[in-house]
Amino acid sequence: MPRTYFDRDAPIVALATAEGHAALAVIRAAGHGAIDLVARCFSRPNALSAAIGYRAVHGWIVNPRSGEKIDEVVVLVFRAPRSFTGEDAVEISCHGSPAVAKSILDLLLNEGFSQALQGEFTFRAFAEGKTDLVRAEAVNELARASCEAARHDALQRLSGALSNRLDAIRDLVIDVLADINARLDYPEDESLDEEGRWMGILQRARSELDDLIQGYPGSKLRQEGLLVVIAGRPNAGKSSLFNLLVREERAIVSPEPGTTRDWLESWISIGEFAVRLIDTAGLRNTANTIEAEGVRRSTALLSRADLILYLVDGTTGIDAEDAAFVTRYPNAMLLWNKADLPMCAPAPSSWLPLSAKDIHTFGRFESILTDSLRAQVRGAEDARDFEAQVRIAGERQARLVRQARDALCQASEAHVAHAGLDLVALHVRESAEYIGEITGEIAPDEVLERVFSTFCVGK
Ligand SMILES: Nc1nc2c(ncn2[C@@H]2O[C@H](COP(=O)(O)OP(=O)(O)O)[C@@H](O)[C@H]2O)c(=O)[nH]1
Ligand SMILES: [Mg+2]
Repeated sequence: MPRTYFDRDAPIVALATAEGHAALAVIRAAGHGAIDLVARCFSRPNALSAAIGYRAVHGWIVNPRSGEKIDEVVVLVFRAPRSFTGEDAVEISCHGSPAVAKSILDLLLNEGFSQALQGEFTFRAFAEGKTDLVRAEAVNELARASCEAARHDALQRLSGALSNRLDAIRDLVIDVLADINARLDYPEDESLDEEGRWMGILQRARSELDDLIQGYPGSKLRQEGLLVVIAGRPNAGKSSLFNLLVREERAIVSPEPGTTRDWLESWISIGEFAVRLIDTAGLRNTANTIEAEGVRRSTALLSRADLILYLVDGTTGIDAEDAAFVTRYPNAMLLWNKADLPMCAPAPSSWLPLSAKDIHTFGRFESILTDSLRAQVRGAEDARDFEAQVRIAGERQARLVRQARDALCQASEAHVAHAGLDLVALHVRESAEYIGEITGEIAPDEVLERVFSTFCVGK
């Protein structure tokens, strides 16, 4: 039978660094007996077995059966409970080639370790009570963060800001639940005032949950990045702008209209955000079937874009097609390109003059672009509050926060409809359980398996 997360007796091992060549690779092992098992494959077994926690021990990984040396390494020792998983653990820093890492891993698997499942180290930390589920997920978010905004938010969750906020909301709900249950047990203590007070507290919890729900779209953009699409008529300078933003010559730039027949894309950083930047084909009506397909795909991307950069060649100006585009996509950022050329007309108001050939106008454009991405991400939120805000992450958290909020709405509807205090209590309890599931206070095994199986191996 394959191992599961709940087989926690086995010591586990995995490569913690990316596959491929690097200066170093790190192999991580944890679990009961992990230090002694590694010591059996180490040139200085006694030094390792006797090492206190947080000690680094230098030596060689050696095959105990053949005596063959495999690599020169440094082994960092962690003693339970003062380790990431709460168990005895080691991290072996070896030379960073796939050949070295694989030989060491194979040896350790042969000597009694089990291959760790995805996220199993973090699962064990959770199971040992070292972390709650929100913070465990934040570990994975940090490992995957692709931009500064994602790093910032994940770190905030790792440090417990979201867990504390959720615990505080859950406390409000549970206090009310306890009071309602006491009333159900001793109905003679009835006082209508009390019910009003309970509903007031639940309303407060609900508006806290609403805040978290409202922040979610922005949180998702900060974590997953934004889709930015460059559009405009052929020859407006789209590919030139794309190359400038990507900082390399990817797109073919040509004075021949209709050169970019499909779309090109690249992930780049703009300010603190990850951006999927797309250079579209020109949007003209065309009889050429390949180009027409490019236009169709471009239009589909435009409808999903978080921000559209619309370019016009300032030496030819706005035509009916441009005007139609601007009407159809009123939030597009309007760029008056080729401002370096003497025959370029002055930019009309609401158009930003730009030269895709001149790095000086480009700096100003980049900072305006960053600001408009920030505005897009925070939506209606106040700019100052937004940075410090605690955000939820991922569909799992978002779904549970919505369910917790909806259960509180149902509780208040039951109260208004005089449906009976026991029905109110039922919904209040549901809400508390949903919140408990977010932090993992209450989390069925299959929920945990689903969460941790999205992690990397070695995490
Ligand atoms: N002088 C000048 N030429 C530009 C500028 N942007 C693009 N071009 C030129 O305009 C032509 C079309 O540019 P390209 O980026 O291929 O346009 P696209 O069809 O919109 O992708 C090329 O010859 C570019 O070198 C600009 O800001 N200034
Ligand atoms: Mg082009």
